[in-house]
Amino acid sequence: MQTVLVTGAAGGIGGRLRRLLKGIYPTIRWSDIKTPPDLAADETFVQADLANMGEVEKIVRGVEGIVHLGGFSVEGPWQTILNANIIGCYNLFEAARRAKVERIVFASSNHAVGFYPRQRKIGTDEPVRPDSRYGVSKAFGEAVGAMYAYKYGLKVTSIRIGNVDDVPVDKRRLSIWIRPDDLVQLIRIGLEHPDIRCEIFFGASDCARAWWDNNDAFRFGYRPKGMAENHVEQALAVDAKNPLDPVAEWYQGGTYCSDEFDGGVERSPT
Ligand code: 15L
Repeated sequence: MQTVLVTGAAGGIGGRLRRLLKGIYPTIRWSDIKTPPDLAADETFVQADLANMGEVEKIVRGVEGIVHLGGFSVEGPWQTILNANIIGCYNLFEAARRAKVERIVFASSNHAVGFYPRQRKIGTDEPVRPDSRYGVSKAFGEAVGAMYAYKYGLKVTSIRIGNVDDVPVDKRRLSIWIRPDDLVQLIRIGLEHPDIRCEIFFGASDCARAWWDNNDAFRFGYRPKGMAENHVEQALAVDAKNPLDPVAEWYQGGTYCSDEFDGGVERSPT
């Protein structure tokens, strides 16, 4: 893997990856709709709006692998999600196919399955249960990825990212936290492992309270180093000060589930 494009360079995860991927691949092209304010002189950045196919075609040209973080990274109005995450994601995969890109790592999200209750442990073979328009767009991205993998032979890895941070910041994050270097490990598996075809991994570190069975990632050699339980006291102290509502407490997606919620938690399937 010589030349890699990373979209979403100006976002929170993009900013961390700009430090952590340095030196791993000989050429990295960074892209975003806006220029990162702290761009270094030795970083190659190309501005692009993912909703504009012509601009997407320019950024994918000549790369072997793509890490697709770009798009809107939280819940938002439908028009925003539609442009950035639905049209943008389709454009990225389609432009990559035309340019004969070999691999794509897609930043999916835990919110593609946020409406599973916390009392249930899920694997990647369960149907999606998006908890938001944002979650729907991530499920869409996984589906687009599967189509391009099985129809056109792109090697696609979707990582259902939990919460990327140096430490888990509250009780929910004790179950879904991923340390940035562990995310890099998963991204590198997607970009480099010879057996990748169409994979879904959960983007979590070693979380003793995990709601996810991440055996698919472990089979590919993923060995997370971050241990959530090392931070348990600080994380639980945050919830003690700011208790969540019962819907957010019940479901894996937390407040993404309780926002706009009108479903009746007691009737929900487990
Ligand atoms: C996500 O997918 C978001 O991008 C991030 O901002 C957090 O909200 C995270 O999920 C989470 O669930 O904590």
